[in-house]
Amino acid sequence: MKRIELLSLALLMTATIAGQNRNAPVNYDESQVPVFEIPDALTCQDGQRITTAKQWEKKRRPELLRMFSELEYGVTQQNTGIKVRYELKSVNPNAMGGLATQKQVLFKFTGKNGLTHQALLLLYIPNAPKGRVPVIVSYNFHGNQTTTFEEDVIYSPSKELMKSMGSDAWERGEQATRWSYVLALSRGYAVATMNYHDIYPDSPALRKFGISPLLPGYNEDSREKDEWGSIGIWAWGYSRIADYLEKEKRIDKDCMVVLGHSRLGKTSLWAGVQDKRFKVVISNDSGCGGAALAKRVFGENVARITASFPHWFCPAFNAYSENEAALPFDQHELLALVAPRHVYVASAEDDQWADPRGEYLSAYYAGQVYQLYGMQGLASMEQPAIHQPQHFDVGYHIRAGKHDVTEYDWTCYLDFCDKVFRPGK
Ligand code: GTR
Repeated sequence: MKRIELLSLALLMTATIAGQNRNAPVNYDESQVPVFEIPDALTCQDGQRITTAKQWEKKRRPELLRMFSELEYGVTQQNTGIKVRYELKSVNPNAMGGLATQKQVLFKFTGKNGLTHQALLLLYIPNAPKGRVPVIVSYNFHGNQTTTFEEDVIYSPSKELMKSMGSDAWERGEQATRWSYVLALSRGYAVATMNYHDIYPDSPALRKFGISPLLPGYNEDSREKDEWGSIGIWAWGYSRIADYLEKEKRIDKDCMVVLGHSRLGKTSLWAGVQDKRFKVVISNDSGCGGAALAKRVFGENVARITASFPHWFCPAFNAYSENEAALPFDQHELLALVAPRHVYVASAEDDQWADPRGEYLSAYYAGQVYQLYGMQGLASMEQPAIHQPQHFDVGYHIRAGKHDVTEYDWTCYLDFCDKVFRPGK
């Protein structure tokens, strides 16, 4: 072999071993999707076939949960020893033109090692109806202050750190189009948001500025193969928000929804799978590592995602870079882990990077497990047309336009939640 060939072979092997290839090809051609068998959610690793919800819960669900933990997102630390205190920073009973009561609550975390950290929650509760209301819990990308133009919304604590790293669009209201507060509030839903960087600033170099250093066994320089990544820690943060909301008088703790867009859609799925307090779990354009089937290798793939975002998953996930065929599961089984609670997947037509078809098929195949509960999954393998929401016990829609969260998406989610929480109304 010529020297140059040897060299490129060596480079190729390094890329495969490292499991992260920034230059891995990206396929957008349906005819190039590899032939693969969809892993059967109802067949255990030892070959046992699951036929009842009881068997699913006892054997297959824990088995799959373990696989997703050990091979993709990392194992959620159970005894973090982290204490949380809540400091009410402000209450405005007349927010959103009188539509809502706004609360801002500082979460003060203290680790067993004495280290502390803070995160800021913004909560809007509708003033009508009186009494307890459902709540939509959703992280924002650039700070609470970007979700609305309301002047009294405090800047999220991560703003300075992230701006110093070159992150932009942190000004008041800059992401307001993604937050249909008025719509949700007027339909009787509370909305709670926090900046995800407050929990884990989204860069491998910034791990030491989030919750991580408070965790037992934290090692600044390395991670165990199955150690949770930022998606796992953000999901943990969602559960801490749920802890707070359970104590909030006006919140109906049996009607909590977790909603996330893109990387935060991956996160909402992983949070919703693990934390059964979330009764509706919504993935907006979550794509690779979220709702989309990995084995289709369409749009973003494991090589690309683990190269660009090595901190999102556990290191073991790198083994599937350019090797999705070897995955012992696929993402429809993640969605299925939400059953018998409700899962909703949404796609955008122009968001081919997230593989809308793969997102749909994943939601479709999850239906198998819903059937064990006598519930109804998506009716057809055919992806519905644009703006034809499918609201069974599993929900799906695809809308026109780009990778984003729009008022149309919110409208569909609220319609679906109404069906779940207020049947017959
Ligand atoms: C992209 C990433 C996607 C998606 C997106 C987002 O760069 O490749 O997986 O998560 O970011 O979060 O907006």
